[in-house]
Amino acid sequence: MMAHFQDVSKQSSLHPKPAELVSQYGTAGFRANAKLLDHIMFRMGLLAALRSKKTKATIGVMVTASHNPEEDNGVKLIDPMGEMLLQTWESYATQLANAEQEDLLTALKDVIEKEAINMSQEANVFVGKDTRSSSSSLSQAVLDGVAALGGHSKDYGLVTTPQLHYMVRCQNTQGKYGEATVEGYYKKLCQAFIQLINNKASNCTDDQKHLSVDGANGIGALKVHEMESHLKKELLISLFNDGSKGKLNHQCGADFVKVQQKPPTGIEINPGERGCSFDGDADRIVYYYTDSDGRFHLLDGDKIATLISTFLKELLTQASLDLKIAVVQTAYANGSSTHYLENTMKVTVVCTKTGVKHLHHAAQEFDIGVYFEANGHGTVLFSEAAEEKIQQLAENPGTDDERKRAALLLQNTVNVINQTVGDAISDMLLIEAILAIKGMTIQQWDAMYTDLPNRQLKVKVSDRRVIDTTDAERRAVSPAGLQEAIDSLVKKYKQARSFVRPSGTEDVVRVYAEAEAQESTDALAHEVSLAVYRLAGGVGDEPKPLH
Ligand code: 16G
Ligand code: MG
Repeated sequence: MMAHFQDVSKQSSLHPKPAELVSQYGTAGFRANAKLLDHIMFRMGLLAALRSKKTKATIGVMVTASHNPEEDNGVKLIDPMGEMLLQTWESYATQLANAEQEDLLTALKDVIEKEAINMSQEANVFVGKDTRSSSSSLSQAVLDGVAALGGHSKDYGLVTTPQLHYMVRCQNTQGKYGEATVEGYYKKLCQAFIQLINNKASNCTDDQKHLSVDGANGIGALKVHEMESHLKKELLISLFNDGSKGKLNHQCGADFVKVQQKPPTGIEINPGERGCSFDGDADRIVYYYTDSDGRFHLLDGDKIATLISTFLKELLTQASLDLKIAVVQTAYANGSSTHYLENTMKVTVVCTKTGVKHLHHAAQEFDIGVYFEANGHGTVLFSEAAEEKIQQLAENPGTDDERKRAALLLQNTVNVINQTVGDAISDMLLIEAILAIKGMTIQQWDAMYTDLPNRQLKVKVSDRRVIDTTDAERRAVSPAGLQEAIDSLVKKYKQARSFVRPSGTEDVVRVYAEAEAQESTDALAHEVSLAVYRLAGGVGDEPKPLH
């Protein structure tokens, strides 16, 4: 045991922490300029080894900063079932990251003691990275950290974030979830996709099979390209922003498209054709098209959740399966989507705080939990009991034809979905399959409901922690008077809603507003921004009206 700590001391001096730098394991791990991350990567290697010893299972470490600019990087830890790191361990991550060089061993021993970790237990860690130029040396630092505690590691090299989540789950279920290789991932998803597509509405032309994909010049592009041969021409992909010339996430990718509400640069797409954008680590996806008048239409996470839950609900009815389905959203979900889901589709809707881990946990409470953030991150979770019921029905020789068809479709839907985390590739295959099976165009999908105009703004304040929220971030409890101010502003407009929350990834307060018309939405967003600026310690110039 002492020998391990000697190794840690020796190795950590090769990954020194810049003095006084303070970092925090945020909503989705650490994220910063890549130059500030080497010591954090090493230390996350150490922490992953400890987490592995504690859980007696394989742990994942993904090096990526998702949709951030190319100069940034980051790291996320993955728990045994492919989920995000347990929240109580996030504070250990922060403690280790911030320990000054000479205090690192003390910080490490503190975790070992608090968690009563048996240091003679083996450690196994899977490591993956995105395409950033800094990712290679940073993932090496993670591997060094694992090795310094005598752990074993497997370096998957370039993979999407959801692919690494998938590998971890495969490994810890002894292959029950699938084969823990990139090939195994393509085989599992594509086989299920092809089986689903076999049920397509009869007259599917090549045009309908065609999809333009914006790879954000990142890892997703590489992996879509790798997967193509498995698709057997059932999906015809034109890949744009494949990383051969453009810069990662620059003027492209899911975040750009969602925030700017316009198509990415570098994509060619005719009116009415489907396009989709991934983010930099391929765990988010949004769809879009341009109509014959040249108007851009975005189909975000809310539209995706609606399409998928409608499809699942129809199959459950056809299969006469009594399984409880729910859709989990955040406060950012467009009010129209919530209204449609609750009143037209009559499904249970749950609202949680922003951040995938919150949605994921809420979705686990149901037989089938469909969760999506409006920004395009999401997936579907099936309880073990639900999967069993579906399988029994599919395999029961007494099942009549209609029920059997529905059960088989459900089974293949389960297999095409990456249940560990939102996955752009897996979501894309499911959406494409649903559209083909229902013989639905993207315009018809878009017409399920009409989004309320909405606007997001940022306000700079001296300390964003003065804003405290409740009710899944929909109401502010501090500073005093802010919620009352928002309430009276909202009352001025029709179908209006607004909330504010401190960002978990940027030093700003985020403002969201929606209302009947774009003009009133923009006015409301501006007025709420002013209220935040005045009541929560705004810095710099006062927010200006949008028009
Ligand atoms: C992170 C979260 C995302 C969330 C966003 C909110 C994960 C994997 N990612 O990117 O879900 O929407 O943070 O950012 O959990 P904000 O707190 O700055 O608004
Ligand atoms: Mg991402």
